[in-house]
Amino acid sequence: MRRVNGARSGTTRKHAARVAGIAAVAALAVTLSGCAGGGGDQAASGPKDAGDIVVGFAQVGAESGWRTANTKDIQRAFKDAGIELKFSDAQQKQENQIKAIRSYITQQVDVIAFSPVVETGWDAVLKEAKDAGIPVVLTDRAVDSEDETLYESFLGSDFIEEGKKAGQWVVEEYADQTEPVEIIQLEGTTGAAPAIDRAEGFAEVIGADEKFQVVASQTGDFTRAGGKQVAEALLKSNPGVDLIYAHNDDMGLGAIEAIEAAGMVPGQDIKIVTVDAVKDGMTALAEGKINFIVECSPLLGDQLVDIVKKVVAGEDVEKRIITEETTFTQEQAVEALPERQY
Ligand code: GYE
Repeated sequence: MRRVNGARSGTTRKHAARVAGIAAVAALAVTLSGCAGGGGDQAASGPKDAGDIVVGFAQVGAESGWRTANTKDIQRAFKDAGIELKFSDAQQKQENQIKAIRSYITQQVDVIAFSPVVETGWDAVLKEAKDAGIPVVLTDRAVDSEDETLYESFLGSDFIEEGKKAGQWVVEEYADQTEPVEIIQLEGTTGAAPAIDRAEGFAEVIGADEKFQVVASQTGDFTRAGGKQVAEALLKSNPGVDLIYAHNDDMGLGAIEAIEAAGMVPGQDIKIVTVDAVKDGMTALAEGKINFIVECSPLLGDQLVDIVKKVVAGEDVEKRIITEETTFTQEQAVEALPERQY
């Protein structure tokens, strides 16, 4: 299994060969059909203006505040750039995303961008895009594929690092406690890169000390309703729990409702650590109901536009572009909240 999590690679020999290969295929397509589809026709007709570029974007869904902010930012960025954006919402189903990608291939868009709902199972459809000469850009979430030539670039966060940051806060918070620290983990969508990696990074850091015990770990599918439902059940079966680690704010917000419904005080009786730092999460953090948030930025629009322009112009792009992010304590949330865009 090969994944490109933290790896940042510039121009490699393999990459150069791949670009040459794409150019050759595109040139062949022009010769055969006399009319080029995909992103490789600039050699024949000169560079494309932004107004002539068409991008198909297959979004995961609208499962969280993060996703809504991400969708808005991408739509805004393409509008600002004057690039046509075809947008589809897969409602968190891989089969819908595959259908959307196939339809973009049929429509011969210039670039396909998508945020893969889960990591595996993409090779066939990505191969179809490649054979059609349409470059693919991954945003936000990674795919798990042996074949890195199936996409141009992967733009998004380092989710393992996010999990580690959450773990580091937990380690410091309980530094003086010798008793076991019981933790419930609310996982993101099963099989999704951020769910896998946020669990991995967290486990690695807390695993160094036996007192940290993840007593239960279940998926809440990155939704508020899912987080609430799972937290309700897990709080009943684990009455001694000290902390909930939720893979996103929305599930943490659901857990707050479950904790309050059980007659306890979130942030005090049970501490909460989440990832994202969207406005609702930051508000709960500022109010003391969440204890710590690791930021994950949904504002990927401008960088995606930049990658699309370069890919269409046949320029080299970095294979892995990692988003810069911070963390927030309760005090920092109070300060940052008024300026928070999303
Ligand atoms: O953290 C979560 C969303 O893929 C980074 O997906 C994204 C995650 C984000 O549903 O809120």
